Parts: sequence; structure tokens; C-alpha cells
Amino acid sequence: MKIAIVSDTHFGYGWESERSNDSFDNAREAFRRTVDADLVILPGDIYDHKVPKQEVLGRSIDCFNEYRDGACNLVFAEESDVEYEFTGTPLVAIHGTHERRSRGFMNPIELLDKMGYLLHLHNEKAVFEHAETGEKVAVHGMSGVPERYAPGVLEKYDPQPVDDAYNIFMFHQSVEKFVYTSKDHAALTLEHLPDGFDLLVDGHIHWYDLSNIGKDKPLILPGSTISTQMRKIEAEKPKGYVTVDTETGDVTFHELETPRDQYYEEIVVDDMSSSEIMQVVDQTMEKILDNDTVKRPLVRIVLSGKTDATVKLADIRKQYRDDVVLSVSKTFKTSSQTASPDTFKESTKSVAERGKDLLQSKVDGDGMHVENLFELLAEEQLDAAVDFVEDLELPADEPDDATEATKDTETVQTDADSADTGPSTEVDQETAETMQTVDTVYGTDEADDSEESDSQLINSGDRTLSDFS
Ligand SMILES: [Mn+2]
Repeated sequence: MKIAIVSDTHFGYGWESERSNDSFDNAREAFRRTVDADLVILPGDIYDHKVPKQEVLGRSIDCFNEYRDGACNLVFAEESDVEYEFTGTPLVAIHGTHERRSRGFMNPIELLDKMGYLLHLHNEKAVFEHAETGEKVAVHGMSGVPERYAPGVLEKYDPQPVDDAYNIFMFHQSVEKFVYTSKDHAALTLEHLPDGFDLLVDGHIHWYDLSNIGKDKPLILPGSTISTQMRKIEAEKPKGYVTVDTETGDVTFHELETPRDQYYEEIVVDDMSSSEIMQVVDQTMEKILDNDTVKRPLVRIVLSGKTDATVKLADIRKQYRDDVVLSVSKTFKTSSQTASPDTFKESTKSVAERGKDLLQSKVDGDGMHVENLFELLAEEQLDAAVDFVEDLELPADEPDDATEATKDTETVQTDADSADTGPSTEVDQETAETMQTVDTVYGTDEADDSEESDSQLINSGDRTLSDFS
């Protein structure tokens, strides 16, 4: 069987900016080229936002319609947890960190499932049989959960390979060794990943990688179809999709032709004067512009080193704004400078994230509850928010003297901090009660922050402000 993997299409990324077509253009090429696959799997972050604009939804549907030209050669095997009626090429998806919502809210992948476009999995498996050859494929899917709960949710799910089938475990989390930055906490380690699968597929990480993790653990990071960060690694690794031949076990990466070219140039400015710096910037840009491209390339220029020269980044941006999509920043130190005015612009936190931080700082509560409350308030569901607060029960071991408990703010905060390295007692209780409780909770994992858009590249305000409208 031929299985295609298309991940992190981020439909709607850069909406209402110069890049508003990019996510659709890139994904459309991937969809067109995989329409003949027996099965297509989509490991999360199909959308850039958990509540996409209707224009974004509509344009994504145009892309998904490419698959309606395909044929469905699969039937569900009796071991399957779920069944679904596919029109065209069968698509199986999980939701990612960008789509995850609180309990009681529908995410866009669930919506597509209801509309008949794809099968959404969360902690369940779809087992297929080829109608002619009888070959079996089992796709086990765990949708994205807040990083710190991932080991607990996976342990509770405990996916087991199906006999006589090609078994794929699909998830969307940071895994130790494959994280964005040193500040990202990957709660999952390679040891957590289940044994006995033919293939482990992890969305979330935006560059392709194939690793053989010990015995029986081939891990594929299919990468994204669009660049959402101006990192060096995104400039170095091409965007694409992956195909798997289940008979031979061959895994092939296919590069897309549609994505913009991307460049990451670090210029060391040690002891240079302002004009010398500008000269090197000009030379660097000339070299890039020598390559004739249809779409303006993505360029990030980082000025580093030590100099007392003054460089106006705004001038550089202005000079090249008609030629490239430019992100320019300086990390170099001058003797008088204290803080770069770029610091704020370069912050990776969205408006919504900052709002949540603010709410968290004003209420002395569990981070998870604050997340839930924030989403209810952001959706203007005030009655539900009041109900939610009223339903909050004090933990059993809460001291009777509530005044004493609230005075002890420092202790409470320390506990909350330590929850980063493992689930809190309260979460453990909820995990035990029902997995649904934990896995639909919307969390503050830093991986979310790390995927926030570069403010230099798009009108980033739009995508997060829609939460409040
Ligand atoms: Mn992503």
C-alpha cells in the first residue's frame, strides 16, 4: 500500500499579509501529488488557528476537494475502533497544538470530520483492509495535548499494534532531542514512544527528519509544508511531504516546488562602521536577488558581534521591502545600549498568550483552569464561565482555613512552577477519571509560543485578535 503523510499545512498562516496564499498554494501541490495514495495521513496543525476564519476554512475546502478525484480502495477491518464513509482518497487526521481547544468546543479537524472530508482520531485506531489485496494497515492516532500531560495521556491510551497489519502511530508533540529551542520542554522522551510499530509519525516539528530510534522505532518527522519561522534550520531544510511503501518499507521525502525560497544570513559586524555594515548587507542581498524567483523569497538577516556603530533596521527593511519578505534583527552589543527596541516585536507570545498570562497573574489558580476560563471569556460565554468557576471544587486536602491558604501565595506558585516537569496531583486525578478530561484541556506549553509567527513577516495581530471578536 502507498501511504502519504502531509503535515502542518497551517492553513491561514499569514492571512491578510503578503503571504496569505502561501499555506493554500503549498498544501494544494502536496494534495495534488498524493491524490493517488491508498491512504493519506495528516498529523496535525492542518490549520494555523483553532477558530479559522470562514474564508480560510473555505479555501482549505477547495484544497481538500483535490482528494475527491481520488479512489477509495480501502474498507474497514473488524479491529477498527471507528468507521467512516470516505469520498475519494481516504484521509485520516489528528488535531495539533494550533487546533486544540478546551472541552466543549469544536476544533476545525472535528468539523471537517463532520463535513465528510476526513476521519479525525483521538486516542483510537482506524484499521483498514485493501479491498483487492487484503493487506491491512492500522493507524493509531493521539491528537495534540499540552506537553506536560503527553506522557500521562500516552500511558493511559497505551496503543497496541494490530496483528498482521502495518501499524502506524501518529502523534503531534515535542519529543526530547527534537524540540524547537532549549526553552521548549519536551515531556515525551524516546522511551515513552510505544514499541512494536512499523512507523511512528510525529507532526509539530517543521522540518523533515527520519530517525531509527533503536529497534522497531522508526520515527518520521514529515515537517511542515510552509515555513512559519525564520530559523536557520527552516532555511536549510526543504518543505515537502512523505510517502511510505508498506510492502518494501521504503520512506521517501518529496520536496515541494511551490514554497518560497528561504534564506538565513548571519552577518558578524565586529568593529564595523555603519557604512561597512550596510555594504555587507547590500552584498548579501544582491547575491540573494540574483536568484530569479516567482515569489519574493523569505530572508532573515541577523547582525551579530560587537560594534558601537548605529544601524537603523527600519532603513534596511524599507530598502528591500519590494524585493523580499524581510526579517532583520540585531543581536550585537554596543557600549551604551541597554535594550533593543526590537525586543518587544520579536516576542514570540501572541496577544492571546499574553492575555492568558495576565489572567493567570490576577487569579491564584491552577493553570489548566485558567486556560479553560480564558477560552470561555474569550468566546463571550459568560454564563458558562460563571458555571465553570462555581463548579470548581477545592482539592480534598485544602486546609479548612481558606484565608491561610490564600496568604500562602508563594507556596502555591512554586507548586505551579514544578508542574512543568510533571503533572500536578490534580491533573493525575483527572487523568484517572477520564482521558477526555486531560486531552481536551488547552494548555500553555511553550511549543505553542515557539510556533508563533514572526512579527516581521505577517500581520500577526489578526490571527490572535479574532479570539476576542
Ligand atoms: Mn505546526
